[in-house]
Amino acid sequence: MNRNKSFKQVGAMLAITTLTAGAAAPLTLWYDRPAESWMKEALPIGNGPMGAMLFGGTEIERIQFNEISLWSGVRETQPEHIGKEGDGRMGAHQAFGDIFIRLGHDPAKVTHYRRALDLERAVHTVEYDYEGVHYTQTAFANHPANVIVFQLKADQPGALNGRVWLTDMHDADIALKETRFIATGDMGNGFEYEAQLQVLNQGGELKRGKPENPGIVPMPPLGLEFKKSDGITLILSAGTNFEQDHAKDWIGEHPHARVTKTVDAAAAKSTAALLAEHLNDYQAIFGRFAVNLGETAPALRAKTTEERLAAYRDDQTSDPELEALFCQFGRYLLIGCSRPGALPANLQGVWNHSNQPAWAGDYHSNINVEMNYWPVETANIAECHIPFIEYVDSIREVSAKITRIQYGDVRGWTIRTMNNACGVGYWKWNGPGSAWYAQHLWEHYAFGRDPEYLRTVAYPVMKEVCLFWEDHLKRRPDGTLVTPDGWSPEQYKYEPEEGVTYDQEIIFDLFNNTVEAADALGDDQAFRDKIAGMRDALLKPAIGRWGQLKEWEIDKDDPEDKHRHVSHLFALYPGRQISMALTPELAEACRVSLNARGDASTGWSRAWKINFWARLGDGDRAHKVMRGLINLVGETRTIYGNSGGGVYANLFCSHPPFQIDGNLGGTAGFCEMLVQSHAQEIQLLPALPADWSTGSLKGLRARGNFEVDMQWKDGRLVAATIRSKSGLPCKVVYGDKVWTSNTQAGAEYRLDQNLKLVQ
Ligand code: FUC
Repeated sequence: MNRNKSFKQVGAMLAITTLTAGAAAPLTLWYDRPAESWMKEALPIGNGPMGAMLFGGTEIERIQFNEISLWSGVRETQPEHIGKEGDGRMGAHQAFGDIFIRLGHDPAKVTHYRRALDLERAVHTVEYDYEGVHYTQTAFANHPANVIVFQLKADQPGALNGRVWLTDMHDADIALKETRFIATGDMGNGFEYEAQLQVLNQGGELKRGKPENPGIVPMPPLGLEFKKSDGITLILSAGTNFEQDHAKDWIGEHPHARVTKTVDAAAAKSTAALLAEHLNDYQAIFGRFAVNLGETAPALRAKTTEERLAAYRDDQTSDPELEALFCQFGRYLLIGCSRPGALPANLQGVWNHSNQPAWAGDYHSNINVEMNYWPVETANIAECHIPFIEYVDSIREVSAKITRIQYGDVRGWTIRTMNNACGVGYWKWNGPGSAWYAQHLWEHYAFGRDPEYLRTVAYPVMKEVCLFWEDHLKRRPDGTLVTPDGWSPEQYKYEPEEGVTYDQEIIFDLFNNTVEAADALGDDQAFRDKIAGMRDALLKPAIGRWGQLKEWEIDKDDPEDKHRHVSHLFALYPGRQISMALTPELAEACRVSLNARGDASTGWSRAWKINFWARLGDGDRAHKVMRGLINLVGETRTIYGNSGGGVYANLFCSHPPFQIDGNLGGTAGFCEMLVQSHAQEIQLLPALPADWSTGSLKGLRARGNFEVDMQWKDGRLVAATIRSKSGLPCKVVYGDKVWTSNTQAGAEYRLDQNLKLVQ
C-alpha cells in the first residue's frame, strides 16, 4: 500500500470495502409454498441447451424440461410457400417432457416449507418437515456435463418412499432399462430426439412400479418405485439430431449415443462432484458482475419474493434489493439458456411447456431476439452472445436464397419477422432485420476487441448485409438514399412506403459500424469509403410538427398513438446515431415521442423505454418505467395489444404471456442507467435515480474492453476503478469531470470522486 495515500483516499477505499460487503444481500427468490402455475410460479434452471421448471411439490414433484433444438415444422422454406406470408409450416419450439416424483407428503401436514432459487449458485432447493422428518430437494443444471441433477434427501435413514417416472410430449416410446428411462421419439419432420433419466438410490430398494396419473400430461406405462431410501438422485439429459449446419440439411447424428454417454459419465460421478463442477463453471461467469442499489428494510427483506413483489406493487415501497435481484435474474436466465454450442435464447429462453407456445417461441427479429441479447456485453456475460452470433452465421445461405426470391437480383440477405431454428421464416419481411442482427456481431467486437473475431466472423456478415442494402436502397434524384419498401413494426394502418425511420436508422447503424470495423481492420478501403458515402447519403431522422421524432418521412405521427413498438427511436437505443451529447435536438424529439407513447405497455416495450430514458439521462423516469416492468401481475392469456407488462411471482416477465425479452431488456436497462459507453467515452452514473442514491457495482463492461467498478453515496460518485483489458485509450466522464489515459492492458486505474487517479 502506498504510504502517501491521503486520508481522504483511504476513506474512499474503506467506503468501497463497506459497500462491497453491503452487496451481500442474498440473491435468492424464495416462496413458502409449492408452485401451482408453470408460468407464474415454477422456477427455472438451465445449462444452455436444456432448461427445466421446478414446482417444489411435496405430494408430487414435477420437473418439466426442454431442449433448445426441439422444433416442429419444416427445415427449409418450400418454393410454394415463399408467397407473402412465408412458410406457415415454420413450426414451433416444443416442450420435451416431464419427470414426476410421487412422494405423497400431504401439503396440509407439511411444515417449515421453503422453496428457493439461489442465483449465485444456480441451485434450486426445497426444504420442509413432514411427520417428523426433514426433507430436502436440490436441483441444478450442470453445463459442462450437460445434465440436470435432482437430489432428494431426508434427515433420517430410510425415510424416502415413492415413485418416479418420465413422460414425453410427443408420444415417444419410453423404455426402462434397469433404473434408466429412455424416451426416444421422432418429430415427423426429420428431427429425432431422446431423453434419458437415470434414477439412483442411496440405500433401500429401487424396483419397477406403476406411475400414477396426476392428470397433467399423458402417462407412460412404466415407473420406478423406491422404498426406505436415504436418498434418491436423478440425472437427466436430452438431445436431438439437430445440427446447426445448413449444408447437412440441419440433421446430424441420432442423439442416442451422445445422450447415453452423457448420462453414463454423470451417473459415474457423485452428486457432490457434479455440483462442484457446476459451481465452478457457473460462478466463473455469474460472479463477474455485482450490483448494490441500496438496502431493503429488514422486515421487507424477510418476506417471500411474492410478498415483496406485492408490497412493491401496491404501495410503491422502496425495495432496492428486489430490483437488484431482478437485474441479476436476467443474467441468470441468459447464462441458463444461451451457452456456446447450442441455439440462442428464443422468446421464452428455453423454458416452454407447450407445443403451441405464443408466437411459436420463435426467433422474432423485429425487437425480441435482439433485446434478449442487450445485456450480454454490459452485464459481463459476453460468451452468452456466441449462440446468437453462430445462429446468424448459420442462416446466411438459406436467407440469401429466399431473399433473392423476394427482392430480386440482390446480393446479401435479410429475413422475415418470425424465424425458426433453421432460418425458415414466416409472416412479414423485416427488411432491416439482418442489419439489426449485424449490430450484435459488431457490439461483441466493440466490447471485446478481438481483431481475429472481427476479421473472420463479424466483418464478413456485416459486409454481406451492406451488399444487400447497396443493391436494395433507392437513390433519389437529389442523391438521398431511402428504403423503397419500409414498414414501422407493427403499425398495421400503414402500407409499405419509402424512407421509414426504423429502416433508415438501422441501415445507418450497419453502415457506421461497418466503416468502423474496416477502420479497425485497416482493410477494405474502397468498400469502406463507398459505405461511408452511402451512410452520409441516407435519409436521416427528423423532427415533426409536434416536436416528435418522426416515425415516417411524411409527418403523420399521431400524438395519441400508444403503440408498443417504438422502432423509430432505434437510433437512441440500441443505436447511437442520436444522443444527448451529439444530437441534442433529436434527443429532445425522442423525449417528446416517448412522452406521447406513454410508459405502459407490454413487458419488452417497457424494458425498451427504460433504456431510452437512461440514454436521455433521466434516471427517475427510467426507474419509474422499471417499477412498471417489475409490477406483479397475474394475466397469462396472450394479449396482442399495447397494454400488459409486469412480472409473475417467479420474476418471469409478462408480455403477457411469459416472454423473456422483458427480463433481459430490463437487465440491460439497469446497466445503461449506471454506466454508458457510447460516443467514445465511459459515462459514470449517467441516469442515477433518486431511489438508488447509495450503491456500488462491480464488473460492468464498457466498449473498448474496459470493466468498471464504482461506488456512490448520496447521489454522488465516491470512487471508480477502471480495468483495461485491451490497453486502449480511455476517457471517463462523470458530470463535468473527465479522466483520460492511454491505458495498459491488464492495468487497473483507481479514480476518486473527482476522477483523479488514486496513486
Ligand atoms: C412482436 C410484438 C409482439 C410480441 C411478438 C413476439 O411481434 O409486436 O408484441 O412481442 O413480437
